[in-house]
Amino acid sequence: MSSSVKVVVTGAAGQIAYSLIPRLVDGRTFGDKKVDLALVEIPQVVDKLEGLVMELEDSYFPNMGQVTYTDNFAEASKDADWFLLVGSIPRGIVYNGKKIEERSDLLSINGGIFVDQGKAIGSYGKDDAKILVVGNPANTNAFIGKNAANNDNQLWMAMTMLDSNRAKSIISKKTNTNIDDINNMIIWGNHSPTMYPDAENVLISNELGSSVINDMEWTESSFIPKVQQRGKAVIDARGASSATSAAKAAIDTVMACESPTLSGNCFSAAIASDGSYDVPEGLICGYPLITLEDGTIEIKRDISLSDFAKSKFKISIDELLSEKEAVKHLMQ
Ligand code: NAX
Repeated sequence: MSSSVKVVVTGAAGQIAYSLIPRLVDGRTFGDKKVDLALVEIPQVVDKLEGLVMELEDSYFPNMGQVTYTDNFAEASKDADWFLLVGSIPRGIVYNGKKIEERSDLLSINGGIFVDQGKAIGSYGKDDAKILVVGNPANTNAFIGKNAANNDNQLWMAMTMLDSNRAKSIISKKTNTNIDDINNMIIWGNHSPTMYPDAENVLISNELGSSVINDMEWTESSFIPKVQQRGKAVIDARGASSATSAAKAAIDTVMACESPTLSGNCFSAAIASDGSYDVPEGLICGYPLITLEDGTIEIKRDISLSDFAKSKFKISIDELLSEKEAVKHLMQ
């Protein structure tokens, strides 16, 4: 096993990255490996990263290796093991003279960025690199990036761990269970308000949620909408989108991929469908995942979905299909 790991982080001057980057080098996320960081920003703000690098140096992280920053993504990509693609253009800003209001515009602009980043990752990233897309619309950005990278040995994921952690927290309160005793919290579908958080297959102290919760009225009218709308609730309360919890979720995803999943457990992220659970092949879809002893990441295929679950999941798959249609001009 390599004693060092190179991690590329985009959006490195943003608010998620400010919580995320120190945790990458704290000696916990990658164990005792040396962590080299390549931080990427757009040209307008790249100079700000000098301040972040100063803070990292001042924090004294024994596991921190070489730290570089640049606005040249391809250069940063060389021989990287991990890519945390946090940067994207948010809704509401003026881009090339036009205010970005529509989801279709957002898909198109960020899609263009992910074509270039995907090509660079496919060409310069390590052959077994893992890519976690955080920047929204995360699933479709990952779909575009994976297509452009054209390298099936690399693993493209979109982050749904924050949704999974939010769902665990709500179930922990509802059932008065320690959050540590809640496992297999699956987020099916898209990281968007159509996602389906699965309260039937979640394990609460090793028992299925369907028997412990046993309250469909609560599941349908309280739990599911709360998880789906939690990002908006944080924005309304904080005046800014989730940052520290998003950073923690990215770290949780990296750690879930870096060590084998305990028997019977799984974790949540979106990866390319191989047709499992009747999802059209290629869509980047939220699934239950497991990391095998050899480091391979697979979809857990033995989860049984109720008719209720299937109907909710279908809404999210249909949304992913319509996003795919909206970005088809970016596919080659
Ligand atoms: P910020 O606006 O604070 O930071 C984003 C940074 O990305 C900016 O500094 C910007 O200059 C940079 N950037 C934009 N395009 C770039 C590019 N092509 N290359 C490199 N850097 C680029 O946003 P922040 O709060 O950090 O959120 C980042 C993204 O995460 C947003 O798209 C947000 O919607 C998304 N989120 C995703 C979540 C998830 O669970 N998947 C949850 C949290 C968050 O909402």
